[in-house]
Order: sequence, then structure tokens, then C-alpha cells
Amino acid sequence: MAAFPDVDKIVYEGPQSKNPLAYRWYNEDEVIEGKTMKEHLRFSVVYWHTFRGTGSDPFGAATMVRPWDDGSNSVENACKRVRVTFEFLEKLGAPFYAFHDRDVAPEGKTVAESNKNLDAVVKVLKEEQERTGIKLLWGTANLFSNPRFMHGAATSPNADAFAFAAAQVKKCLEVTKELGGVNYVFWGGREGYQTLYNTNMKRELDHLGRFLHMAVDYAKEIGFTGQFLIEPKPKEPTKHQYDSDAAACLNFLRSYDLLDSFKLNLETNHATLAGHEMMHELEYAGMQGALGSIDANTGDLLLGWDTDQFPTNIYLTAQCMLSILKYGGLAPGGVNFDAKVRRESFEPVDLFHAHVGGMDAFARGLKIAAAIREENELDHFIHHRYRSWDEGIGAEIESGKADFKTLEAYALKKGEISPNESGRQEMLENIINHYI
Ligand code: XLS
Ligand code: NI
Ligand code: NI
Repeated sequence: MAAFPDVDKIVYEGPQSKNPLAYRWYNEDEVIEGKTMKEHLRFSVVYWHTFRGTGSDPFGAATMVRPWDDGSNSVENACKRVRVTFEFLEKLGAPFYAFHDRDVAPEGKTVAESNKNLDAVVKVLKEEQERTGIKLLWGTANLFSNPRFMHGAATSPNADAFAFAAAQVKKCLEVTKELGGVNYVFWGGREGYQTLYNTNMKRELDHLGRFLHMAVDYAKEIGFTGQFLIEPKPKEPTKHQYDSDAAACLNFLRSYDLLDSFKLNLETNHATLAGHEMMHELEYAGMQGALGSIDANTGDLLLGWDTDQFPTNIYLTAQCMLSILKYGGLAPGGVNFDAKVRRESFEPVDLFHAHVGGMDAFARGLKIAAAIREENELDHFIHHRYRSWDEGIGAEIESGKADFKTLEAYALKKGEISPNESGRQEMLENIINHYI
């Protein structure tokens, strides 16, 4: 029996359509800058929010109505949920999905039991992937829900927690490989600390470096060729998360000689929690060749935590797509909706409204970004703004010919710098508005 009997396959109807369950912008075969929208955007649905989110919060119980789910933690229920997930993905037309090990299969009482449960569900996931052609964007291990990880996993003061985390990631790598996953994500979870009164930060970071090296080695050993990704996040659950933003992650990877094996999975709401715009994080990673994938969502500045809302703001999606196009796209990464419906949006159809809106917002952002790039006004402006570096003293500095002594001589001779020019921010903001 269908879980969504009232929803047909969502199709592209164009900007004039008033049908809320149709795409107005996402036309998967439309070619932009030489690639189809489907290839550019590589949309992915997350298992945890979309199929495991209950709507509970610290003030109230679950609100979501999910008639297919019996609410139990049985493997049978988990397998039934897989069929529903793939009905949803097919009707939506999303080519990818992503999961944590513990979203798809119930955790058992022992490592062996957990692995057995996972194997049973992975069998169904594989069947459904083969039936539909839908692929796994990434797998990840949940190293934060079980109370054994209360002080962290790889960074726990308890070495047993590290060992159990390693066992879990080992298994999760095996199933991600089995399912043909094209990436594997490490989000730090509880890797961080609340107070230095009880924390040896250096030792914890050394352990995290060791852990990730073991993961790289094991991936090689089993022939897993997916891209490894680290997902920065600055706070929640701990006050000081070690992977706080793109810069912190890249510094960590460089310090522990892991830079060649990892890229970043950047999430919009995490960027804003870190006090950055998403575009800053994309640029920072992109300029260092570390832009891997994105968790597409948005926060709410008036709330100030990781609210994981669906992105609908086309300024935001256009900015994301500007950076993504600039750095040559995300593949093998994708646009992964790490986003959840509000607890008041409790009906199954709300899952469709949410994803259709997010996909359309990104499709529109892609079109806007491509139009901006075609006219090239921003690039021209930036290029012109830096022209003092193209010749004369600027070129001498960039090429390493100048030193403090030659620059002092230059300054003494010149008397005062060439006049500064306006940054023209307001004009540039107005130019962007021409395209929106
Ligand atoms: C939590 C993270 C998480 C990762 C996967 O804030 O966004 O959902 O994407 O572990
Ligand atoms: Ni995320
Ligand atoms: Ni998040």
C-alpha cells in the first residue's frame, strides 16, 4: 500500500504554475553552463529528519503523523520505513539520500546485535536502490546519541568510548561501501568540551587525529573510494565543538596530515551559528580545494540554535550557487537537505511541500547565479579593484621580489599612496537585485 496515496510524481510545470506540488523552477533536464540541473544540484533527502523526526521538543511530545510507522524499534518496522522512504524519493524525483547508521536500523544491546540489525535493513535499502536507481550520497555513524558517548567519541576521556566508536565507524564504512555511497561524513557530534577545568584539549585532538587516520586506512583496506567529508559546526551539543568552522577544520586537517583525504560538508545553519555567512564558508573551503558537499538548510537569527529549516530564501540560494559554480560544482557531493519540517507541520504531505520548496529555491538560485556569471559584472568589478597588484609595486610584492627595505625606499620616494577608491557596496547590492 502506498504511504502517500494522494501525491503523484512531482513534475516541472514552470513559473506560472499555481500547483503547490509541482516544480516551478526545478526542471531536472534543463541545461545550465553545460550541465543539467540534476547534475548541478544532486539533491539529497536525509533519513534522520524526514523519516525519523518526531516533532518532539523539550516542551512537548511527538506531533508527527506517520501512519506507516508503528512507533516500535523493531527491524520489521525499520524495513517498512525503507519502502516508504523510497516511495517518497521517487515521487519527489530526488536522486540521492543520506543516513546515520542508527536512523535506518535500531541499535541493539551489543555491537553484534546492532550490526546484525543494520545488515537486515541494508539488504532492503540495496533492493530499493536497485529498483529505483536512487543512490546514497553519504553514510555516517551516529556517535552522539548513545549515553556511552556523553563525553565524546574519539575525543572521550574514556578510551573504551573511542574503541566502540571505531567499531561503529568500521561497520558504517562497510555498509556505505556496500550501498555504493559516494561520500562518507564525519560530523563531530559530541567531539568538543564544556569546560577546560576537566579537559585535556591537546590529548583529545590528538585522539581525533588518530581516529581519522584509522578511518582513512580502513577505507583503503576495504577499497572504499567515496570522498571523506568533515562537517563543521560551532556549538550544540557542546559549548566548544572542535570542528567549529571551515577554518578550524582545515587547520586541524593540516596539523594532523589529513588534508589530502578530506573535504568539507558545509551546512548553512552551522555557518550562521559560527557567525559566518554560508558564502564565507563556501569561499573559504573552495579557495583551498576543500569544498565537498553542502547540508542545505537555514537557521533563524531570532532563535539562534540549529533550527534546520528548509531554505526558501533565493538570495541565500543564489549566493550558495555563485560560490559552488565558481569552484566547479559539488560532485561527488550534493545539495543535501539536512532540514526538518516544523513540529506544527505534522502531516505527511508537509514533507513534500518542504522539499519541493527547497529544491525550487535552489534551482532558482542556480539560474540567478548563472545569469550573474554570464554578465560577469561582479567579477569585472573585483578584478578592476585589485589592479594595483597586476604591475609595478604590487606585482613585485606578489612575485616575492620586494622586501621591507625596497618597500621603505618606495614609500619614501612616493610620499603618499595612490588615492583609494570606493568599494561601491550599495551599487553592487543593487546590481544583484537586477537578477533576483
Ligand atoms: C547536526 C548535523 C548532522 C550531520 C550528520 O547538526 O547537521 O545532522 O549532518 O551527522
Ligand atoms: Ni548536517
Ligand atoms: Ni545541523
